[in-house]
Amino acid sequence: MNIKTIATSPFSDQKPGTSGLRKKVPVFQQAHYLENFVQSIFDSIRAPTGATLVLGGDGRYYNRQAIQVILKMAAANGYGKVLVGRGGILSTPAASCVIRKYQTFGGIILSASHNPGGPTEDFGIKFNSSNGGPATETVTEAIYATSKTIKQYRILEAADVAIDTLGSSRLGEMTVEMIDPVADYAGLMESLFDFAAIRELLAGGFNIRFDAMHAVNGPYALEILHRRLGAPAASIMNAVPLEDFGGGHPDPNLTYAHDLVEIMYGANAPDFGAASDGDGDRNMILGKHFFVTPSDSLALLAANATLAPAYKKGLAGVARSMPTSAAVDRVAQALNIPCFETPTGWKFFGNLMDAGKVTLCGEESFGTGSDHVREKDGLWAVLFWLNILAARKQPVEQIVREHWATYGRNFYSRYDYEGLPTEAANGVMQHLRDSFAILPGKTFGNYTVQLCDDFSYADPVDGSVSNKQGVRLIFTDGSRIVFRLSGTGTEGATLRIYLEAFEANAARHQLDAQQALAELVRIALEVAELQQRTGRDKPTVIT
Ligand code: VG1
Ligand code: CO
Repeated sequence: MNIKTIATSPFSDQKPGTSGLRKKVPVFQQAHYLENFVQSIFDSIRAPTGATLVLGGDGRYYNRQAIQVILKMAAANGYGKVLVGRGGILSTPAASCVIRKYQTFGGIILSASHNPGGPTEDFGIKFNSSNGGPATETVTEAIYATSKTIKQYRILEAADVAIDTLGSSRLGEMTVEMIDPVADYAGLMESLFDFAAIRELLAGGFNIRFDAMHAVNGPYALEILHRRLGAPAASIMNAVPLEDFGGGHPDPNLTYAHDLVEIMYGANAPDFGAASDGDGDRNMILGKHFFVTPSDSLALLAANATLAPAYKKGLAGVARSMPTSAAVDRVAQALNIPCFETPTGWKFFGNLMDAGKVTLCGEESFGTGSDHVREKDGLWAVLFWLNILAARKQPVEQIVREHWATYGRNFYSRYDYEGLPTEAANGVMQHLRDSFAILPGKTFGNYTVQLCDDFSYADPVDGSVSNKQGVRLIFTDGSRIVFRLSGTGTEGATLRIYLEAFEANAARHQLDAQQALAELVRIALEVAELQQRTGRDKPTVIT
């Protein structure tokens, strides 16, 4: 066995963002770049000798090469065993499931999620802890600090491991076990939901369409929706994972999942449509000619949770990220359970779930999940919806409209301005912060500013504080505008503007969200001086 210690010098740009380190593939292909980051993870987490890790990714370009490097480095760093999804594949929620089920020390997930893949597109890597969730900020900060001073890394000199067949092999002193990437996850899903009722629904002429977007969830959807639940194979579209996702953005929203959207808004549309993202943790839910806003989806799952076997005893509490609409807060109030507001990114939900404070959580960015794993979970959300649809036997649209009639409607939309020059985007944020002193009390049309601040979060479990998590403008009627810079992009800056207005009056619930929010949009652009500062008059994506 030949363990090599390679001298290296730090890269200055290895700071993990909202969800791990994401860079263009050519950046990762630089000599020592991936190795430096992996060694920084190992040096920061200090696993005991012989510990077990989980390893897998969303199958994008560079996944297979990175798997080999990480395996050889794990072997050289004293790990005893690595569980690898066959072919190097594990969806993000499946990786979380495997880490928890086999009680491993943690796992490394290779993904840039919804970002495009390919030789000149994005790649990413993140560490998940033994609870199955993304490393907390304390850990990611430690990894970053290590990456800035790293001098050497350890790697085993060995032939590549065969990753396409199940079973165990040795790599130096370490065992590499290739596992079925789908089986554990599918079993977990079957334990949570009423598969018999869903099977009956699907057998009774209820048509569904699931768009895997040529991303990791294709094989998961085929196993669960087709083989176990009986949906026709043809109801799963773009089911074959591709290294470049077929050239698209594997991002399940109305812009990028256009194939599915056309079908769901076309003639003879299916009853239910859904899509998931590159690494399978996001979901988009559609009914016949009807789009369910992610924030509403979270609220609706909370309100109907007891219809699913896993949640029949009720929820301990719920959590949402700050920019996510307060629709779920209303449900929590009605259920008399706590509702937590966290910064953007799943890493903030882990402590709350570990402490038993919340059962369901979600984000406006098409992410919903529960304490069954410690990641958001795309197929889980789809199955939860199917379970509710099987129990309520009503169309998607009717269920949502009844929800609004009961709780009121939180009109919601997000405007993304992608690829802005970083300086201009920072300028917008600074300008907003500089306006904090003069905005409160100011009236814009029908809206008066009550308060504005930069969101800061104190974790109620470990007391850690995260500052500067987004600029909020809150109006006297509870409407909100939030401004944030994305922490997942790899090119320039992406500014996100989140808009929310509450409407109790059922007569106005049929309004289109863009109509209902038009005035707030104008205020947002004016207050931010967006056009003057960035030259943009239109967002890249509206969700
Ligand atoms: C985005 C979303 C955030 C989500 C994150 C990771 O982050 O807004 O809600 O948790 O992506 O999702 P940002 O910093 O770009 O706004 V995924 O599916 O990339 O793991
Ligand atoms: Co994702």
